[in-house]
Amino acid sequence: MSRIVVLGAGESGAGAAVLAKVKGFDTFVSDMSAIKDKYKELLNKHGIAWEEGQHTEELILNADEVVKSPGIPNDAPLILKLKEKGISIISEIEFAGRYTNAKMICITGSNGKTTTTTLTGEIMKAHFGEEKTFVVGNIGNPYTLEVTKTSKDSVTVGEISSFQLETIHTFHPVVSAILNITPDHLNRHHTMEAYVAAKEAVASHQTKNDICVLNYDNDYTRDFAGRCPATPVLFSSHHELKNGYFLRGDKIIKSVNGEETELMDIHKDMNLVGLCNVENVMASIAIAEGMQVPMETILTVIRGFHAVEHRIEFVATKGGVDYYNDSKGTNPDAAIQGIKAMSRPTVLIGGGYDKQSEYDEWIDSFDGKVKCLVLIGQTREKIAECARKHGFDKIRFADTYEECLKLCTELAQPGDAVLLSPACASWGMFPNYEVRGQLFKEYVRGLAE
Ligand code: UMA
Repeated sequence: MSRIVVLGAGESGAGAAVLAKVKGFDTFVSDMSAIKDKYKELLNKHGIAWEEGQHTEELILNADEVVKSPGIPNDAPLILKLKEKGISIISEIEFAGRYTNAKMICITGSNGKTTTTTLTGEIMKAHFGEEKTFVVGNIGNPYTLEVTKTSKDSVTVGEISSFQLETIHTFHPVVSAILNITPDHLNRHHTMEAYVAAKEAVASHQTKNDICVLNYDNDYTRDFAGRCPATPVLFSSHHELKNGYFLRGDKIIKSVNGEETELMDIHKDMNLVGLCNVENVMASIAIAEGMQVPMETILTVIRGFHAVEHRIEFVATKGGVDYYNDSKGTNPDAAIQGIKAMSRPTVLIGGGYDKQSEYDEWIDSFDGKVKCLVLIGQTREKIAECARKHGFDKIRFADTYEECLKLCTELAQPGDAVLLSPACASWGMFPNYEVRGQLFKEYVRGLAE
């Protein structure tokens, strides 16, 4: 019996371990920190051996294969040792992909993944059926926990990060999408080239019989269209395309060799705000058509679809002020979409964990709309310095989240908006962006009308 060692017992590691055990492998899980109780229970329930608080090399270096959690960098000392010994290292999605013959859709990109994955999932459910559709991956549902329920008639819609794509060897979606590539996670990938390569890997095992949906407006993804192993399908919110999906005025148009069909009106047929969401919708249409879903079904789902939680999500109007939760704006590019979607003077909450991002373009995108930038977290000085360099000095600091939220309410006047779109990860102050967004919403809902 071959031995699988799963490194990291978070959400995806626990899922991978259960799948390994179910498939009959000698399975061992090692986590360098304390394993959460819920995952311990899951491992114990399946009789899976585990350790926590350390990675014991003797128990790991005897593996036939290692499933590495996405949070563990490729250049971690233990990973380098495994590589030196020639032990195969795979990601959780690679492992999952071996045990399904479902049609796989795989959506990656720096921003827009969650909205596009959720919307695409809804379209697939409408066409293929709820019970045959599995929405998995970074959205918070590990692939490995779902594959055993899939059959050849199933469709999986995966939101996949660059961390997962770094260690795929055979993973083969029928439709992939790279929504955009902008600098993110550079503390992990070190160079933009490595980050781009990880994203492009999504198509590395596709053939011309498969489809890769790409953003024409993004330099990296447009360039990739020319050398993509799959058949590229393009979308654009800035350019009219001879072949692909594009925005003209308020209309989304599909063009095949210049023959155009008007598909929908972005104001009448969409409940989502912001150009980023027009792009997400176009990507979902392209993916769904790639899966042979009739346009009528696609448009019906889009018309009924509302914003994903934490993504430019309208929370409430309190005291004449509109509050928006864009906690998923965890990097400058995502936060640019957040501020762009605002049409009122805005009190903006920024700052958090330092992913070594640059904030210049974000500050430039304020476009006179930000009446005050309230900064929190590790990056607050760095952002303030960058803002001042760009001539923006309406800045306040808050030491705690509570102080920050109160300050925003004081600063905002009727007719203004308060937007939580921090351009940084939440780590350091919160366990994740969801908690940061939830606390924001709870605070807003507690405010007097
Ligand atoms: N660990 C080790 N050794 C190490 C480093 C970490 O044992 O050297 C352990 C940690 O102690 C911890 C576990 O590994 O117990 C954590 O694993 P993980 O960080 O890989 O996270 P998971 O809980 O498995 O969640 C992962 C994704 N996390 C990351 O990619 C960092 C989740 O995406 C995803 O929802 C989940 O799998 C299910 O597929 C979250 C995320 O933050 C939302 N993603 C990043 C993003 O969206 O920007 C990429």
